[in-house]
Amino acid sequence: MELGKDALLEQLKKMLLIRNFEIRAEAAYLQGKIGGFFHSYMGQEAVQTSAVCMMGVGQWWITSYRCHALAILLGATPNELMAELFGRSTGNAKGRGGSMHFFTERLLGGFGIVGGQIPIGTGAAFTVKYLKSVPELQDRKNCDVAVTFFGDGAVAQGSFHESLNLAVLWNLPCIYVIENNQWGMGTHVERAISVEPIAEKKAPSFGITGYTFDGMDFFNCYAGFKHVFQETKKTSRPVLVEVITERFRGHSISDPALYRSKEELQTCMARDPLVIMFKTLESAGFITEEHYHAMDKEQKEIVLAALKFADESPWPDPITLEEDVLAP
Ligand SMILES: Cc1ncc(C[n+]2csc(CCOP(=O)(O)OP(=O)(O)O)c2C)c(N)n1
Repeated sequence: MELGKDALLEQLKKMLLIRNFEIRAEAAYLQGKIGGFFHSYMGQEAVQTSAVCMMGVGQWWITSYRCHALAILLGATPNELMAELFGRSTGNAKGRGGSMHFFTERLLGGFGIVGGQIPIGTGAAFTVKYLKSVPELQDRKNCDVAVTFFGDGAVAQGSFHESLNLAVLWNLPCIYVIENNQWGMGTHVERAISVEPIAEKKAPSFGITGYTFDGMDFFNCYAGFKHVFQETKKTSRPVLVEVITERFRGHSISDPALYRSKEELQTCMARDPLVIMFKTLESAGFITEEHYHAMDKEQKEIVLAALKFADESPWPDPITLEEDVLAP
């Protein structure tokens, strides 16, 4: 509540924008307007919204292919993101990346290889430390930490273990966030990861601290991220966070999620992060139901305009295909 009414309503608005973006983009996909991979962040909105709200857009950020929300939160416009999904030249990556490869000045991606972003986030944290330590580089734009999001499935990857080991040895300011949405494709986390709670059990083996947050609750995440942000800035040592959440959709748009019963889905959707935040703000007297619906409608309009923008945007000129390609 220390954020105050206006800032909290702003965060709720961002979560509504993300939700509306995912709903409309999904519909456009089903109409054949979007092709390729598509992984919805629906259900997980409170996690990255609270993290960006707490630590600010100026840090280094990186995530998996489930990257729509983080790009929105870091300042990419719904227009450029929708156009990217539509494969248009006005898109965030000029129509070449699609759903899994969104970027901003401080967002290093959108990454398609499970766990592949963890070494990159670790390298970004190395940059933070290096820039601070070299006197001639003091005028370079720098930040405090590198925040790396990945799924529970990525914890079993070698890249996770190598990255954490190096980050501890080199005292790097890394905030590693496991978004435990219970599933790695159709495999339940209990069948894939040997210990629980994941961060609290794994972190000590690297000599660092592990934390568990409630990923459906913006306020719990915000308080948790505040704690780890301050700790990482003070110690320049990595931390490992597990955020317990649940995705409301299948792994990707082509997954009907038959491995999860209707009752299980209903149970997790009963803890919708948007509703939890709305109810908390309502009980604080910051918002009414009417105001909430108006806010939702406003965000829907923004996304509908983005759909129109994307649909009317030109396709990339094939002559530009080899531009911006870095290959040895
Ligand atoms: C190295 C690698 N192995 C396998 C895949 C195929 N794959 C894509 S997503 C996924 C599940 C990952 O689950 P998790 O890390 O929990 O993230 P979530 O999708 O739940 O956000 C798998 C196995 C891949 N992309 N990369």
